Amino acid sequence: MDDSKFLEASAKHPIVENHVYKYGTAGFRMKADLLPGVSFRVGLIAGLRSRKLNGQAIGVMITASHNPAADNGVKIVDPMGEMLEQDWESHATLLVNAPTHEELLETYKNLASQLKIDLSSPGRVVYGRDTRPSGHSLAAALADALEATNTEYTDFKILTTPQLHYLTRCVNTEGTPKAYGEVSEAGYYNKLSEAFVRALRGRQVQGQLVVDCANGVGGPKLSELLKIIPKDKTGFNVKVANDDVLRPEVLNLDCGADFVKTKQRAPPNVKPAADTRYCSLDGDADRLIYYMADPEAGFFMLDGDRISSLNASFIGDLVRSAGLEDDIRIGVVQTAYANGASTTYIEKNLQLPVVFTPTGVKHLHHAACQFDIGVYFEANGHGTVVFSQEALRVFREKQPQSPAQKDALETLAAVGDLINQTVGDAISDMLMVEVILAHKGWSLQDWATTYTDLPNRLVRVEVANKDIFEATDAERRLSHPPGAQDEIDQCVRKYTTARSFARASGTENACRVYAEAATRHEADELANKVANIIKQFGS
Ligand code: G16
Repeated sequence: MDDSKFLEASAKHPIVENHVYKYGTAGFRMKADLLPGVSFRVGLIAGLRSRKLNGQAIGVMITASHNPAADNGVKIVDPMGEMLEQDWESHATLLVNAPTHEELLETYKNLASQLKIDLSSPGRVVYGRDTRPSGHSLAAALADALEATNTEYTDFKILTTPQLHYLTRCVNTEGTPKAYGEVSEAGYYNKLSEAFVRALRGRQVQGQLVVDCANGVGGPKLSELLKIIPKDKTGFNVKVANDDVLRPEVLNLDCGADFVKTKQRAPPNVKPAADTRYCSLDGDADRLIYYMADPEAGFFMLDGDRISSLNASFIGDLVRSAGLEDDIRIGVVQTAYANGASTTYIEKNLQLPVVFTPTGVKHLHHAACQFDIGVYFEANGHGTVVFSQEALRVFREKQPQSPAQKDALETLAAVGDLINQTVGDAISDMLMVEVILAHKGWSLQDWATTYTDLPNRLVRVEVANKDIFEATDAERRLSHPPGAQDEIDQCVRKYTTARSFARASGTENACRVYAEAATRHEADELANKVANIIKQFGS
């Protein structure tokens, strides 16, 4: 390796002095002007990781997803499209925080020797970015690191986050028995469209679906997909809303999945009408929330917990119809934000086990992979279904004993292709929801009656330093600062059936408070009381 080339490139992308960078829930995420040096250094770590894994391609996505337009972020994707292995998060944090260019070079070499990485072996990185204007220069900083370390790379330019995950897996499995798909954006659309038609099995999607794309990358990408989905065969009738990617400032502004979930209302410019389905994606199209205008309740939201239980119920039925209930273990993964009513429904009605992990799809994905079929969704709409290689093989190879078994096996195989198994993918999840509703002949009202949510409230609390808040027990309790959890406990005890927790966000400079109680009023009151405790301890 050429040290002077390394130092010269690094000097072009300094990090901001005295700022402590941390690999959070979804990589490094902050105001975009703090990030060029980080992006350069992420290029270094991605190259190292690729070399450690015998030259398999590592993905890098430049996005701040649901965050405001002024933010951006950089995160690393492992070869099969999963999130970066956790041990490497600390290597990334170490490298990114090296104070000078010389110390960066030294840390880079030390990491290579500690991890037994041959720096002259081939490395490969693929990357993409969302529509944020800052993405372009962050991608250039990343490319400079890859050039300086002789790492081969492909810039896939503007993509949704799940498309980058898909492409990373495709690159690494191309030409093998585990080939995941064609290595191109068009390959992604073809795979989804073909699997959508196959999974519908001749059924027609009823009515119209309005998709709010958060004025993010999901808008143009969904429009591309819609061009090739055959309307005559599927009946799929979609109206794309909030797809303005030319005015950066409107990204995630008063629209998108995060807005709908936290405000518990439709975007102001989307006025839900009866008999129409609505859904919102977030800024990089990895979260999905459905909603409708209910004749009695008014606005009604079907969030990640509902999408999870809908998937689990449908797939559970198919597995039984295929005669595989004794061979295939299905499980559901949730976080502390899951509505208690959804957990009870999955455990009691669907008779499926539920496992809890901390927030972050990286944790849920890992837990879901412990099952033959793992269904994981965060309440915020981020999630997917993962199938083991063995489960997929059985769907293809089991000899059906009846037409019903044949139908179930073929549907399961189609569903395995339709669902993006690398990471939560709003567009693929949306197609899956539409398939399930078409199979069940359900409207959103029918779906909504499966269980009744416990009233809940999610509040964002700005504090001086969110990092003093440390959580434990799958983030359901605070271990630090001392005394904070005791106060929360005292507060919760005043209500008959209630729970509440607080944790530091890993993507925003804030804490989040969640409360659930017997009535809407109590949930709001409890959330506000706990938010005040957090404000006091955080001031
Ligand atoms: C990211 C993660 C999600 C997480 C969300 C909020 O989503 O991928 O798993 O739920 O952040 O995390 P936190 O509460 O720690 O801020 P996205 O859509 O922003 O990439």
